[in-house]
Amino acid sequence: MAAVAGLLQRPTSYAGWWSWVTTVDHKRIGILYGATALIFLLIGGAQGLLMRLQLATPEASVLSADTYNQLFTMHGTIMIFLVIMPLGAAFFNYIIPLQIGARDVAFPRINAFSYWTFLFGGLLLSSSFFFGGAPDGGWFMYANLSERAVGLRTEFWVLGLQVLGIASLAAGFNFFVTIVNMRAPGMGLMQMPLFTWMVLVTMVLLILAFPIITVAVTLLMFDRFFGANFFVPAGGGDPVLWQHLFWLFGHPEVYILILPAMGIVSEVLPTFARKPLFGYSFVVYSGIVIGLMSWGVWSHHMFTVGLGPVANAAFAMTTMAIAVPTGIKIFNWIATLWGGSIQGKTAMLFSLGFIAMFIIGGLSGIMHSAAPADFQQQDTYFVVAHFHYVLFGGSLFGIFSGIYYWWPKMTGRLLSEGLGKLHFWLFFIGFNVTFFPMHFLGLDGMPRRVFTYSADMGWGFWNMVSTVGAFIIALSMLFFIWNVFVTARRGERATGDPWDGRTLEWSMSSPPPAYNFETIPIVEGRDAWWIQKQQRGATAPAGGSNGDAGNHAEGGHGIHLPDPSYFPMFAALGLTMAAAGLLTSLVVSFVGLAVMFISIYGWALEPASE
Ligand code: HAS
Ligand code: CU
Repeated sequence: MAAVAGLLQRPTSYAGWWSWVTTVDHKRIGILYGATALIFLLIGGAQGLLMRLQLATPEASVLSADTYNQLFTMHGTIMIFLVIMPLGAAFFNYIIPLQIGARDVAFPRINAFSYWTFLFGGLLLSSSFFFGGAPDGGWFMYANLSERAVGLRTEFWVLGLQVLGIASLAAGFNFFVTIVNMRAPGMGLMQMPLFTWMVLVTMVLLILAFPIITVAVTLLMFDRFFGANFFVPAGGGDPVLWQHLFWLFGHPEVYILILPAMGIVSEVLPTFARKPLFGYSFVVYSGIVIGLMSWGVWSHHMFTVGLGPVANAAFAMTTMAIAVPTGIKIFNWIATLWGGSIQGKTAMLFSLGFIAMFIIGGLSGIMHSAAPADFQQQDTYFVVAHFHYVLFGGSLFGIFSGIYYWWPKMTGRLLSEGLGKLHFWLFFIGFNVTFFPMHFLGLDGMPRRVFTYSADMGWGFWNMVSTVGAFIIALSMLFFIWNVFVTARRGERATGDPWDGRTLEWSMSSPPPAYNFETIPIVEGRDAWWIQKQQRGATAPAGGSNGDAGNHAEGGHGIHLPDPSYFPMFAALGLTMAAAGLLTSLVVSFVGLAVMFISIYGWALEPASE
């Protein structure tokens, strides 16, 4: 008892790196998400470069077929689950409480738990490279491949996704509750900033979609660990069932990946066009409609499975219809630019790049949606071109726009505009040189997921072009990294409001103090901070006053903040150990479960510092 009591008698503030492990401050958690995801971006990018080296010339032997399979599977899984989703999480963690005038999220410890679960789940998944090979069935892990995999490849994927799913669900509930309940007085739903709105829709999709993949992966787990036959035809199972479950999750998932980026773009465009967002309510409602419609289109990934003409026609129509709400957004963004006095900051360039690239990707999506056309396109590089235009040209451009936009808020330093523009243009050119030729290759019949091709197919030229493009993207990323390191030391200090921003995060110092708001603001309408500035002459405090944000349980002014705690991290560690034990020894699982339960009890019983 004494030991347990001793464990619970922990100090209410920590220093150094331990303060990051125990932090429950949404701002620090946002930074952790962002930093981790950027590292995974470099890993996923390196995998992409390796694949491009192999494909640059016909019959190359840079990689074996087996390694190639592992690389494209992990590249896709990492980019989706460990890069784009957590980069979105970095922003919604850091920015949303600030945008809605709250001091933290609804459940700060669950927030820390989400991050650590994401990190450990990601490490579990990636560690497969060192234990007999990474998963190799593609990011959608079709049953005929997953059921046949050698070693523990499928198992790593199954358990990694289970753990990551828990992280996503925890974040989903947390931010849903935060946005619904914790807005400052005066901020009705229709006064909410667009980024917050799109994240709210995303959270609903997360909450509803992740249980589906969890079920699918659990069934696959039964097949793999206990000899069940859910997806094995020889045992009476049905591989197509996997496809339905996967895509019923997978299609909403692609909107989970794009909606936060659409939210970012909807913040950046009006700020740098110096006028309010055109058609605010249309942009909000179309986001909601995209969320709703995303549930009715999943079988467009299965046109060639043989579901029959009725199902194919129905899903073709629902899929085409989704161009309407998306188009509404595009037209409103363009109308926002119309007549604005446009400032070509790097953040703005990335948002403009987003619009242009996403239109191309969206239109090739509409081409797939015609089922007969998709019979030709399915499983070719045309599809690879499509999803890179929406995910890279869309989501990632949007995220980089957000990085350049909110960097000064998060770090107190401005990124260099010169290096930023160099990054943007090389990124933009490299992206198009890499992925546009894939349209030609796909229409010419080059299948995706082949590790090589023979010279007489005539695919060598565009593949070489594409590989050159990939290295241009890599070069552009070096300028970004350089920018980050150079400006960290010598960068211009950011004021609280470097862009003359519209939303409440710009009303405080950069970076904001641990407690965010001294007094909770009163919101008088959309673009709340513009209103305060224009009608009341308000100004933001200048400098980064509070570099050690999050260290102290007590902010200034007697504001009580949630205490830091190591229990969320240990709960996440125990959970991941429980999963990893299924691959090694059940002893590890039991230890993991014990760690998890003790941590949950510790967490629940931990006395507050007041
Ligand atoms: Fe997609 C495959 C259809 C949006 C991601 N998509 C994928 C895959 C990924 C992905 C990752 O119908 C591959 C999965 C795998 O590994 O196999 N997608 C669409 C459609 C849209 C769409 C219709 N996708 C996204 C977004 C993604 C994403 C967003 C992530 C961020 N996608 C498909 C289909 C497949 C597919 C098939 C399966 C292909 C196959 O064979 O495997 C829409 O949301 C796009 C709407 C946006 C626009 C552009 C702006 C709208 C304007 C309005 C006017 C346009 C109109 C259309 C009225 C349309 C400007 C007129 C039509 C003309 C052609 C002129
Ligand atoms: Cu889809």
